[in-house]
Parts: sequence; C-alpha cells; structure tokens
Amino acid sequence: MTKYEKHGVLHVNAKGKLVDHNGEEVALYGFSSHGLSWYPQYINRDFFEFMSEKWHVDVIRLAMYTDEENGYCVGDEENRAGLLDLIDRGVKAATEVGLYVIIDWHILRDSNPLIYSDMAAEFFDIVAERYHAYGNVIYEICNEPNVNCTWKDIKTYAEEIIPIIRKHTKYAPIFVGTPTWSQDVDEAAKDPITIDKNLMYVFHFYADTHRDELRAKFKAAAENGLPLIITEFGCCDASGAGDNNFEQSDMWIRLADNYNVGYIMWNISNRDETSASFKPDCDKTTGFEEEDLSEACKWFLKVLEDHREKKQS
Ligand code: IDC
Repeated sequence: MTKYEKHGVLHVNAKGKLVDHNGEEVALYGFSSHGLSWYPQYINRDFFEFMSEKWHVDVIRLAMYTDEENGYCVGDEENRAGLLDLIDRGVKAATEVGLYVIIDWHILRDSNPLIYSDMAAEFFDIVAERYHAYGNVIYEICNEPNVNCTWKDIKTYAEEIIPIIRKHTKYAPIFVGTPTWSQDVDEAAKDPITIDKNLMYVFHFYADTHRDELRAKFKAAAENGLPLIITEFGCCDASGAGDNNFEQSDMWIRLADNYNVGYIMWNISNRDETSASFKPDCDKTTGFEEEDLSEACKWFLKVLEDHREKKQS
C-alpha cells in the first residue's frame, strides 16, 4: 500500500507538520522530474508504477520550467498546451498508481515570481480547477526565487496565487519557495504568510555546496515550527554536477529525519550530470536495473530502504 492509499488527503496542522485526517504525520519522499519539456519520456505510467512498487517512493514532482528550454512562459500556445498535457499525463499516472504528485512552477532563470505572475495566475487557475477532486495533488508555486527577489516579493506573489488555487480546492497543500534558491526559510519565518494555513515553506540543498551554515538555518526554522518541505536536493554541488558528497548528504538526511521533514531528489533523467538518476547511455524509460542507476540514485534508494527497515523494526 502506498502512502497516498494509506493516508489520503494531507494538510498542514497547527504545529507546522504535514498530517493526514487522523492527525498522523506523513513525510513524503520521492523524485523530481527534470524539466518536463526536456525529458517528457519519463512521464509515463509504467515508470510511475515502477517507482511506486519497486522503489517505494511516495511522491513525484513534475518540474515545469517557466523560462528555460520551452518553458511555459516563453513558448507559444501550442507549447503551453503540450506542457499542460504532460502535467495531465503525470497527474493521472501518479493517481492510478497511488503516488502524491507535486505540480511545480519551476522558476529559475526568471528569478522573481512576479515576472510571470499573470501567467502563473492563469496556469494555477487551470490546474487547480482541473484537479480539485484529486486528493493527491500538491501545488508548488515558485521553485527557486533567486537574485533580486526578496521575501516580500514572494509573499506578494503568494498572496495573489494562493486565493486562485483556493477558489477550487481548500484541501490541497501549497508549497511556497523562499529567497536565495529556496534557502532563506529564516526570512519566511520572520514574516510568514497569514492568508492561508495549509502551506509549507520550501527548502533546497545540494550537499557538496551547502553545509553547516545552511543546516543551522534549516534547524532554526524547524525549531521555530515553520512548516518545511525539501522539494529538491542533490548529493552533488548546486550546479547539479561535480562530485557527489555522500558524507554531507548523510548529515542532511539525519537532520531532515530528525524533524520528520520529507525530501525529494533532483532529478529523473539520463542527462550527463551527477544529479541525474540514470546513466547517460541508458535509454530505458522504466524497468531500470541496478546497472542503469547513477551513484546518487543508488544512494537515495538505500536511504529509502533504511527508512522502511527502521519502521518495521
Ligand atoms: C539544472 C539541471 C540542468 C539544467 C539547469 C538549467 O540539472 O540539467 O541545465 O537546471 O538551468 C536547482 C534548480 C534546478 C537545477 C538544479 C541543478 O531548481 O532546476 O537543475 N538546481 O543546478 N537549484 C539548485 C540546483
């Protein structure tokens, strides 16, 4: 049984924890797609079933770039329709196999979500209406705000987008990115969003770049009861490349586990980069074997296996 089959619709409680309708805490673990337009082939039901049954993941994140590589905001009408179709395929596949699914508005080169907020408003109106009856859908409204983007900007944006989603669903949790590539959760903690309570603040780390200083920031926010979710992490450096640093990765996992905060690994692709889950010469789109997997992917699957063993013992 998957976590969604067991726990159903989740919400954020008064203590800032993601819980089910009985108040039981649920931490979500899984993978993020690479950009949907770059690697659409992995958005298929067979692979989602494989992830759910063989890898026992709980969640798949659909990363839809807004600006880069045929992103939603830079392409034409046909490109947008294609991306909406891919999201539809992803949401339906996830639902059929009992996975939670995150619809991620993946800002990155467009560093401030206010840049394309009109298009975001339109997009979230479409998807929240379309999926309002799906208990497994979660909305992530801005992946990684970065240069020249303050928490105030993000808050302004969130206060515009959240009511649009809430027109269609009271239940879906909403994840909000934070300044400096989703690291400055302390900024959000100082001035949290008050118009909605079913929210979590997004935190990202790349273990070979981000270390004690950033862990201290995470810890402080967690101690303050800020609802936190790690919708993206890598074992390598922040470029998605370089060497894996599993020692630092283990330290991050211990910290997140300590606060029962879930985490999602970047990325599902065979791109020639350290953070990719599959080897560059592997063309499969499901049914992966050990030899097809990158070192980071193998490490993460072991982390998930250890979790399950701990739970059973
Ligand atoms: C990276 C991809 C890489 C792609 C690049 C585009 O791994 O293939 O060329 O984006 O700009 C993030 C971002 C995520 C990045 C990733 C690694 O959310 O989009 O993906 N990363 O750089 N934040 C920190 C690291």
